[in-house]
Amino acid sequence: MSVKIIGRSIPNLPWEDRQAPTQSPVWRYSKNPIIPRDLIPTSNSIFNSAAIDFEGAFAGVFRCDSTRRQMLLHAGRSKDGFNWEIEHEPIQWIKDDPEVEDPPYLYDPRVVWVEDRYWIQWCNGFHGPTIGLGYTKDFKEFHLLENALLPHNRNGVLFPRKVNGSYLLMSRPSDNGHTPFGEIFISQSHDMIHWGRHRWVMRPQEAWESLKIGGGPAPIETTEGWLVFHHGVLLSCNGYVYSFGATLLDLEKPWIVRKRCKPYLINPRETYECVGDVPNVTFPCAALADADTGRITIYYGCADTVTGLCFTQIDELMEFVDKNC
Ligand code: BMA
Repeated sequence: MSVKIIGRSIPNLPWEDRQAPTQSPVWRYSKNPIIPRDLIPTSNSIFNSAAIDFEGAFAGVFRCDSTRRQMLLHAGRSKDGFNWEIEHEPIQWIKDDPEVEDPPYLYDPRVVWVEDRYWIQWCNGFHGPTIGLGYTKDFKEFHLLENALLPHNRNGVLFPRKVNGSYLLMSRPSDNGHTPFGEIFISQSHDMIHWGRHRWVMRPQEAWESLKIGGGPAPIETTEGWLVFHHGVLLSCNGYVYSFGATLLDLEKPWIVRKRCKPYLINPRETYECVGDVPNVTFPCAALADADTGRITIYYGCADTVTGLCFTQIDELMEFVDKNC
């Protein structure tokens, strides 16, 4: 490997070699979707969810929209990262401060290991959407903290370590509805409570992302920079199309874009991505990266209905980015 992932070893990473040639350096799991919409008795759909390696196996926080169409977060466990058991009851948050408001809705979770615990970020109902923040150490007890930012904001994603002494949170300021705009910013904090020193990162550039962009999985540290998979939305004559692409951010100043891949990596084209509650959506919320092999496995929501997996290898991906930036 010429480009190295700086991070944990995940020897049991869920993985499947490419089964057939693909245009993109990212290929889909042949048995997608891995999580059906009705895996738990009350779920209308399970998608846009976060998984992470945990105690030699895997754990996660799942967006389960209920058959009452509530947007809820549920915890889940898996031995192999493919087959999941999801709690039937939503996460019951422990409030360290009783004044923190109970969220009326929660969606699009991300889970990131930072220092000593698993941090959870999601889009939280707080007089409009904003970035909810919580943590767990064991995927049994979940602690609810203050919202990181004011409304309106979405797609909050923490970096997995402090950079130059600050925790970093990527986000996408928005409005109260289905935001018809959106650019990515990074905010900084010393304590995960007070966020400031906001820096602008990037705006839509290519046609596939021309309406708005937003963060995806937690950034992956590599020897070349922070690898970010971001989603981008095209407004077609038939509605929104959600694809995702890759960008490399500067290691020391991640608000500086080093390389931005012009074509998307994955766009809706399989039936389970094109047909569902919201057609034509591929929406990544988690990526597992194995430092030993350079393999990366991405969890992504499909058509706001089910969850799929896709795979890439760091060298192949970087070569594609280099050729296409
Ligand atoms: C976004 C979010 C995502 C969803 C997408 C497509 O605004 O709500 O959760 O996947 O729209 O509906």
